[in-house]
Amino acid sequence: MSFPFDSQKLTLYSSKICPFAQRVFWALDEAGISYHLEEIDLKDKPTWYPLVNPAGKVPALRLPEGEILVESYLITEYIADKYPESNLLPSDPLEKFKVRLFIDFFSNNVLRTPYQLLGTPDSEVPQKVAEIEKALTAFNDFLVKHSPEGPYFLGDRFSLAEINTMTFIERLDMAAKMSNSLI
Ligand SMILES: N[C@@H](CCC(=O)N[C@@H](CS)C(=O)NCC(=O)O)C(=O)O
Repeated sequence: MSFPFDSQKLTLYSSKICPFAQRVFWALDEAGISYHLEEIDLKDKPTWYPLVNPAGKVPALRLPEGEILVESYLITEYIADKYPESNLLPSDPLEKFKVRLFIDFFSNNVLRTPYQLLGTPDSEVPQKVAEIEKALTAFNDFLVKHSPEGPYFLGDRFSLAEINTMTFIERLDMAAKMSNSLI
């Protein structure tokens, strides 16, 4: 069995609804890289998809040479490294460390919070809301400490910090609206 790809450029296997995949869309767009897109229907994945990513998840990025990259955050790091003119990561090691720490903090503490409200029985909503508030307060404290100025994490400089967090922050609002117990 084979699978579709473009031998001349990057091929992105993705799903428009996936916040992890949106990280990679965004990084490629910011870097101004043209790519071939294969939209994957997550409810009815093509039989060939395990050849691309045995874990069955999107996103995956195939390089023209044939290597296939997985894990959204790591793919965005690859794009930043491969296309340094995109300025998606600072070159200064300490600044770079801070961006990575921010993403790590976010991934461990905030990333999953939008989903905690979906399908939660009414009786458990107050407990979930308390947990989410705690996570968001810790996130806010982190931002106040490490990035008091804004508007971006690195002040006036857009970077992987936004790309790897915003697609999930947007979903918090959506999750609150979908959770009928909250509105
Ligand atoms: N850690 C992965 C997570 C990717 C992920 O969970 N993707 C979901 C869609 S948002 C997926 O492909 N789910 C399909 C499945 O698990 O079968 C990443 O950062 O790329």
